[in-house]
Amino acid sequence: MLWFPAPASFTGDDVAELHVHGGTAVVASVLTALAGIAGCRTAEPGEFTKRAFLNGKLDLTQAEAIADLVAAETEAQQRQAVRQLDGELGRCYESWRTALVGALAHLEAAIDFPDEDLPAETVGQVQSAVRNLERAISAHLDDGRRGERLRDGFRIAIVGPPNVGKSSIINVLSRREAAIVAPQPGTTRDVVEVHLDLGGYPVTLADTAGLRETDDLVESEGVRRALARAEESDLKLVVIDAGAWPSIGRESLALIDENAIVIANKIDLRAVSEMTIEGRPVLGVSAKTNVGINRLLEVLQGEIGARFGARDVPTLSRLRHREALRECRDALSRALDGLQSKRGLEELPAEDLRIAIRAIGRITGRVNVEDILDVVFRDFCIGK
Ligand SMILES: Nc1nc2c(ncn2[C@@H]2O[C@H](COP(=O)(O)OP(=O)(O)O)[C@@H](O)[C@H]2O)c(=O)[nH]1
Ligand SMILES: [Mg+2]
Repeated sequence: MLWFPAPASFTGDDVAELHVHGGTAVVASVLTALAGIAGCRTAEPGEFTKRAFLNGKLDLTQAEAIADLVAAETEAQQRQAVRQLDGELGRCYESWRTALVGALAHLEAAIDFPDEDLPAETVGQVQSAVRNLERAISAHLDDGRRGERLRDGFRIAIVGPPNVGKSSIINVLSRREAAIVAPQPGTTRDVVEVHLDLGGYPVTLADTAGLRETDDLVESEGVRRALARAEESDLKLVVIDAGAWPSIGRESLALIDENAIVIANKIDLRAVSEMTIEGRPVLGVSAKTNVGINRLLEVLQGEIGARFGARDVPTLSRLRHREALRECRDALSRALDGLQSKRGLEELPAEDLRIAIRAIGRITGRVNVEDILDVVFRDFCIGK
């Protein structure tokens, strides 16, 4: 048994840890014995981390990072969680909050002592501090959702005409028979997903129905889903048939944009070199002989790395943070408008600053937080 006296334990409470043999029966009888002690009960999900938060050992972003670390499947997800657990994100938001509290204090001084000889530039200083913060928060929000995508996985859709080998490609990339491959066009109808670790980044790869006009009700629903999936993906692999080069279906052509990688499959049947579409290179591959597949993997990893790659500023990792930051930024914009237009009426911008401070404080937990605690801790497992 290990005894961790308060306040130096993980939770900040007195903690005793029993290390017992792992057999199910042994654990069960120890738990039964413990349950017989008055006041003893099993922990709720996330309760250890919640206590650590309530005892001031962690801020909320760090608590969330523990949940992320437990759930991390790839190295890049793990790195992001560890950085956040280290308090990087929390410190960034805290520094913004502190700057806002300072600006509010100056503004309140100007309101409370209108007759005193406060330096004339006070309101001007508040204005520029608020403007700088509004810019920093906007830049932080405008990050292409990279941190959230790293938590959720990068989404890639494989799309193109029927029978070009889309299902064969998902099988080659995932090294298993995830999707049915058949010579009949229109075989794939549902969206088939596989989860991959590509160079440390989590990726959800989706195979889709071939794009074509069809009277078949089920297949046309498949085509609708394929287009929807292409639309919501971070990256599209547009597959065409090397044998049909340079003709590409109208539907596929419409999907080629800056988020598309175009590949010509079946180059074992017809070797084509130096293909480009609208100035974009076309990768020749063969799902049958594996020619070009390693090159395709390299290109994919390059694309994903460029979008996720390491940055100096910690990344926003949750919708909860994004919403609070949006609220904060909007309140700051209102405060700026108010400070510009209504001289002598500083009460309104001051209230907007208070709203902004509360919004950003909710992220780290520096406010009345009871209501948001449940949201943060409910996804935890017991024992964390
Ligand atoms: N020769 C050759 N045939 C292929 C290649 N990739 C797929 N096929 C064949 O093309 C047909 C259609 O493949 P499938 O993956 O089902 O295409 P999808 O309809 O786009 O999903 C099947 O008979 C495959 O065996 C390739 O690289 N070379
Ligand atoms: Mg298919």
